[in-house]
Amino acid sequence: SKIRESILEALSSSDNSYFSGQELADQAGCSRTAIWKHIEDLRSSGFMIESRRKKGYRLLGKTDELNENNLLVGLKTETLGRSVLFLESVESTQKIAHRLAQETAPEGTLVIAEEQVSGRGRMARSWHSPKGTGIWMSLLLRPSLPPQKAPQFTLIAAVAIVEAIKDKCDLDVDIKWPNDLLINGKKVTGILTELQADSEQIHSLIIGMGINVNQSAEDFSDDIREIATSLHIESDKTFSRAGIVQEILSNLEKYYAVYIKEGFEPIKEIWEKYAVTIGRQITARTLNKEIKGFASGITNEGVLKLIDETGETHLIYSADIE
Ligand code: BTX
Repeated sequence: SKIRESILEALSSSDNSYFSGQELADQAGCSRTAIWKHIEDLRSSGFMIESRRKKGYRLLGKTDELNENNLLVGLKTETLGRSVLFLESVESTQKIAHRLAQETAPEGTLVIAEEQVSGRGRMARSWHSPKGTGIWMSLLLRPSLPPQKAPQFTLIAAVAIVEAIKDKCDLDVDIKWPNDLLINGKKVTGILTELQADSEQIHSLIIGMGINVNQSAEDFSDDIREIATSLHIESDKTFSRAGIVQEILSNLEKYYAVYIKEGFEPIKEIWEKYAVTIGRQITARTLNKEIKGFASGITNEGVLKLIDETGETHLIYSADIE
């Protein structure tokens, strides 16, 4: 809200000085009681704000800092994220993860950055990754599987992220096949699974996850403002990114183990619960054609099944869906 922003702007405008409730109220154009209420809300969303009698309020810090420590303290996984590389600013975490994969980085290595200056999506599209507001990370896995299985990992990651957002932010997220997560029809997350493989076997699999967390609408560039959203925009709360990352890694570790043991089917069932693409009339745009039809489900491999008006079933491996 405007009041929150005004308070935060004032409190962060100078290091170490106090602002009285009255000063904050004047600046925000509201009552002192409203200020007090908003300060409480800010605290519950992770801002450490000190209040002293006769002095006022002072911002001590934000728990939403991302660093290796914050990511490791409280991490519940055995392997995923145990080796973490945190960077301030990178071109793309995917690029770095690819390089580490060629070296001897262990399974579960996580590359995460405050900012990406050329974050990427599928098919050479770009992914807007402004500083300090979102989760921009790439996870390295080394499953012994043939390369055709790689797309399933996008769906596994989708389920892990949806459930993490549900738990940590109490928000319902829909999956749009294959790699978008939406809230109220707008994109909150994109997933990009890439691999290094030969024709028989995956050497490394890199799952890139971009999650809009604390952005306000103004933080999005004009070209995506209409289609993008953030967890903050949808809930009016500010979230600890480290907490969300940890939850995603726990979920991913759990589902990865299920997948290795029992295959894709159990994951598919959960995925379908969250998918909006299924059971609808859609248009799938692939690289070389456009097919309209009814999305009847996904196969046990994670491939989309589309029935066109003649009743013919098409298997869609990769496409943009409308
Ligand atoms: P995609 O190709 O499905 O989506 C890319 C499209 O999404 C863009 O063309 C644009 O319209 C829109 N878009 C761009 N940035 C955002 C944003 N922040 N929020 C919502 N919509 C946006 C999706 O590709 C896969 C994205 C993966 C991003 C992660 S971040 C960590 C890792 N590093 C990296 O370079 N990519 C991955």
